Amino acid sequence: MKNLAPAIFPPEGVADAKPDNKAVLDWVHEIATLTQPENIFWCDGSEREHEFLIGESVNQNVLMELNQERVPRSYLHRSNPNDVARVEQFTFVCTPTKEEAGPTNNWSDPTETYAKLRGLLVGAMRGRTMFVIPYIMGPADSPLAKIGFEITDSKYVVLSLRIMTRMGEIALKRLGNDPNAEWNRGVHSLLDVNPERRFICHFPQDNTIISVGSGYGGNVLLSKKCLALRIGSYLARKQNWMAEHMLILGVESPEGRKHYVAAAFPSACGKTNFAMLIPPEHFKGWKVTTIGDDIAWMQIRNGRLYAVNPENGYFGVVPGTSNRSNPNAMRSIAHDTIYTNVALTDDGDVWWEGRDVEPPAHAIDWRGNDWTPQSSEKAAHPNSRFTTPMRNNPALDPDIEKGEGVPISAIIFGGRRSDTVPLVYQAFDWNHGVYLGATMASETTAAATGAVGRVRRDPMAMLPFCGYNIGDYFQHWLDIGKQLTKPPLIFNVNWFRKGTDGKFLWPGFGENMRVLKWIIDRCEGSGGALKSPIGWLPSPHDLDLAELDIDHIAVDELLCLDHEEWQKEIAAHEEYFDSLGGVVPEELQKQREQLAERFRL
Ligand code: GTP
Ligand code: SPV
Ligand code: MN
Repeated sequence: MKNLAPAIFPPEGVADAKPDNKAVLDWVHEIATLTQPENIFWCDGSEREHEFLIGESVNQNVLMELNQERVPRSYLHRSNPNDVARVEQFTFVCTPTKEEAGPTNNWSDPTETYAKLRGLLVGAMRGRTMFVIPYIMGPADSPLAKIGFEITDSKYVVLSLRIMTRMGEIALKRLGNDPNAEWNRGVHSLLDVNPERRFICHFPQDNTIISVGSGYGGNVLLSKKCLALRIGSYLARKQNWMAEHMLILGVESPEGRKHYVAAAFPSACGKTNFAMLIPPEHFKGWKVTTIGDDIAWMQIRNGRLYAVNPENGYFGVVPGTSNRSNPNAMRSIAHDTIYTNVALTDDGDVWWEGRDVEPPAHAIDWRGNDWTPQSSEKAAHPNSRFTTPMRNNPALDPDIEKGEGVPISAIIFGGRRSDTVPLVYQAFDWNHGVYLGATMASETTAAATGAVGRVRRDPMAMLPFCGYNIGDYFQHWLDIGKQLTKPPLIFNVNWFRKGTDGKFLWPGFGENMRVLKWIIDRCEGSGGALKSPIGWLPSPHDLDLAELDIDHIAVDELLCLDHEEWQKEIAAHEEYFDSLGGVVPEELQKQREQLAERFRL
């Protein structure tokens, strides 16, 4: 197997980020004793190390070099076809009691799970190199920043984390030599990439993650879903901050007034696209900038929520990305990018479904097989991804490194709903907004293994990512609200409502600016709205739809409230809360009753 390549020996001057912290050194020693690697490689994230690892990866077929004229310094990785997405059924939260993990997480006993994983890790790195990656999440000087170490036997992980995190010396410096400092222990081993030995386990009390048997994305880039969201959310509750599955964007009016908004959409439901939005021609002078595309860490300052993006790069969905849908993403991934599971053209370029160039007459698909436009298989996997530094984004916000974060004016929830949920509406207040988040639902996507297109409740887009009891998580949201004197306004959006012809009613992408503009207007106390049972709803003339090719029937459909559909929806909310087995805070039960009551008025 390609991942069982012989150990590599870094040349002198490379891989010298050995920490001066006894706790870290002891832990690395413990894991090395267990996994018995050929050698230990202390990653420093330097340019030299990067070049060395790229060379090794290409030699060992972990990466393929792309046409360097077309996509400079960019590479293609093909993951094992059995290993192409997050695996929620193999993801565990290992708290001392099952109640702490709550009704939405897979729980397993920490002592037993440690024993099982240690068993799997014995000798797992024999003949392999063990990489030790120090990294920092968040701007280095942020009070929210967290240190992590990931031990891995995958060069793909090392190269990806160098893009996704702030890696090397910067993390060691911030950690210092205090053996009691807070830092996350992450252990990853590919083992034999066998779904039967694939476990993504979190031990929140120990700030520890152990992931085995996968080489893909959210399963193995432990900084991301594992630390920044699952462990992060656990720490956030304990330390009174928030770790959320949210993009953060800045929006500046032609007059120079700027707001920041954060938005929680489930996996593959439009965060990256919204975060990189380019306003249409009609909104000349408006500017949207990106702070983050997937994760927000937020703290309370002066009665407001301030957000930082803990990440340093984007691990984004490739299919559908084009110069029409997302030109900023296209420019970002034009160089210094690792592509995973896209198609390779005969001239060494990449291609995927939804790229706005002619499909190639022949290509090699994501599995490594011949592909032509006549093939019945997709050329790129639906969850193929790019890994690209955020510095590549032409719309990167200038305050990305601001340690205190940026003040959030609005929080937006949203999901993929073919029916029922209007294009946009606003919660009456914070607690009602928490209810909107808690009852969110969305059609499942290829970002996780399993059925696609099935409507499921995904509270705050955190269903797969909340590292503790969801009832306590809801309560944490309510408690945060009590501490805010200027809380963000809360909205819900749905870009995915369909007409009777089964087509999306809303053009989406850049045109989402029209919805964003209404949200900003509401934040500034201008935009008009009607009071409806579900919240403040714009009427068609409250949205700026000038120069948009959409007929008024579609607009009416997008904004309409179908009372029959909503009776079903409210029943589904109740059923969902019931299914959580008594953990839902009283306040949210009250919100549901009030919602039902408003429909009766
Ligand atoms: P994760 O990285 O999995 O958390 O996903 P994400 O929320 O960042 O999703 P992303 O922006 O990558 O979008 C996922 C898919 O939704 C892509 O195929 C997009 O083309 C599509 N999409 C994004 N925005 C819109 C929109 O406004 N309308 C429609 N119809 N599709 C959209
Ligand atoms: C998601 O699934 O929400 C992602 C991709 O952002 S992954 O990192 O694979 O989890
Ligand atoms: Mn995500």
